Order: sequence, then C-alpha cells, then structure tokens
Amino acid sequence: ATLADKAAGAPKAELHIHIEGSLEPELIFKLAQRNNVKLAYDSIDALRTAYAFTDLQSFLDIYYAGASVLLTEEDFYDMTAAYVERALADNVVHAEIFFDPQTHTERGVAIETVVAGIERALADAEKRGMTSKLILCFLRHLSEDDALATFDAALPLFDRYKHRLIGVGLDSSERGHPPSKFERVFAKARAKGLKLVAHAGEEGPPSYIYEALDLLKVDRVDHGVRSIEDPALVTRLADTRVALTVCPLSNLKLCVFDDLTKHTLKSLLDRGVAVTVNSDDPAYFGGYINQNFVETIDALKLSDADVYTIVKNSFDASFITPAERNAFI
Ligand code: ES4
Ligand code: ZN
Repeated sequence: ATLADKAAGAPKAELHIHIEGSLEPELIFKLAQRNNVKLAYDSIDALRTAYAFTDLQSFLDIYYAGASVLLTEEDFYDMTAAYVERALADNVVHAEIFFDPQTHTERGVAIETVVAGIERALADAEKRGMTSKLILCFLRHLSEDDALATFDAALPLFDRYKHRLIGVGLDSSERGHPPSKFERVFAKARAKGLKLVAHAGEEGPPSYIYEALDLLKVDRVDHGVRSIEDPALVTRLADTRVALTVCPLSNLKLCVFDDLTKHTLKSLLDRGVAVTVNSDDPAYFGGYINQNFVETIDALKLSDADVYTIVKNSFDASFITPAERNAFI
C-alpha cells in the first residue's frame, strides 16, 4: 500500500474540527426547508460556487450564513451524526469537536438545545467505536463581556456533561482580536479545571501565539503555523511539547499559503514541534481528515516516519484521560 493508503487506514484522533464547519451544502438546504429559513443562495450549486475564499473573513461570512439553518435539537443531532459518519469512514477513533454557541444563542437558540443535540449524536458514536470530547469556543470578534456571559450560561452544562464538555477555545476573526482580550474568561475556565485551547498564528502574528501561551495558558494552539517566523517560539513549542492542531487544506483555501508545497508543517515537524493534521471545516475546505493527509503527504513529501509521528501526536496531544486511554488499550 502507498503511504497515503496507510495514513488513510490508520486509526487516528482529530483535534481541530468545528462542527458547524461539517455542515455540507445538501444538509444546509434540507434544514433550511425543514425550518423555513431563507438563504441568500437559491441552489446547492450556487452555494458551493460561493466557496471561493480570499482570507479567513471571506470564509467566516459564508460559514455563519450556513449555520443560520440550525434551530432545533434535531438539527444539531443531524449535523453531528453526519460528521460522525464521515469521521468513521476516515478511521477517526477519537474526535475533539469545537462548537460556537454564540452563533446560535444570538438567533434565540438555547445553548442547552445546541449541546443536547450534539451530545446525543456523540453518545451514539461511542457505541460505534468513536470516542469524543466537546470544546466550547468563544467568538473573538465579539466582546469579552459576551464571552463571560456565554461562559456563565454554560456553567450548568460543564457539570451535566462532565464526560464530554471538557474545555474552552477561541475562534473566528483573528486579526485585531488578540488572545489578551479574553484573559479574564480563560482565567475563569482554568479555575474550573477546564482544558484550554485557542486559535493563534493562523492569520495573526507570532505575538498572538505568545499571548495564547502566556496570558491564556492554553494546553494546545490551534493552527499556530505562523510560529515559524519566530525561531525562539518554535524552540519553545518543541521543548514544552505544546501541540499545534494544523489544518493544511484550510490554510490553502484561506490563502494562508498560496500552495500546499509552501506549508510550514514539515519544517515545524523537523524542528521537533508536536504537529497534528486536522480538517477544520471539512464541508468548506475540500475534504475530511484523510484528504488532508493525502494531499499533505504528496505536497510536502512526508516520510513514513513523519506520518507515524503525526498520528501518534494526535493521541498524545488529545485530552483523553489516563483512565479512558487504558479502556482503549
Ligand atoms: C475557523 Cl478556519 C477558522 N479560523 C478561525 N475561526 C474559525 N471558525 C471556524 N473555522
Ligand atoms: Zn479552526
């Protein structure tokens, strides 16, 4: 078998997937009809044609429009169940899934509805051999007060869904919204014993990665690909084994790199950084996790050892507890 086949067949953990980014155009239209939501596109093809992004913001505008069809618990269940099918097909045995509650509470959907629907699909997935965790993400283009209110509204859920809802993250428009803006809400999450992650160094500068580490005290950095611009930062990431959840096809589609051969994943790996490969928003960026592996292996001429390391990193960097890990083996 080729290395691409071996990577595709390997059991793996996915650590960077926005569940709203797994919403395929077909399901967007089905849910729009079911819920009588008006879309700015009159066909699945017209919507798909709009998936030509120039940067992060041009993607986010369409991504939030797509998420506007999600209203009921069943909608969140159906979206998550569809992701589970695609993940199982790619031999994902463990997923750590982001969701954006503010995108839904802003439209009058209760945060309980969001989590209940996602959770029901993930409980079903567990019976089929896929474990998972959920990470609540704050939208960084909104205020810290909004994030604090969201955190308070989610407090009962962190208790009720202790086994699943284990952390908080930070996503959306990076430029102009540095991690320092969210220092207080991350301190509250840390005091509660939650895991902490943040998108940093996707479009933003290395200083945003330092802020995520030093001010938010994150356990992992999402993307982090611009760390390569600061050699001292690369050394620090390698020495401390703080993992990067890299999303190659996302970076390509959002023009972070103009060609996959220019991607910094291999350089970071060679410098000892714990990089992983993930799909980010697979319905929008041209593929699920295996497609990311296949195209990255080809573009960066990854070796068998590189791929083995990346897959092993995905489990080492996961938030699976030692007790859960023993149950695995
Ligand atoms: C995202 Cl690619 C990306 N970056 C930042 N925030 C996001 N939310 C969903 N996808
Ligand atoms: Zn992301």
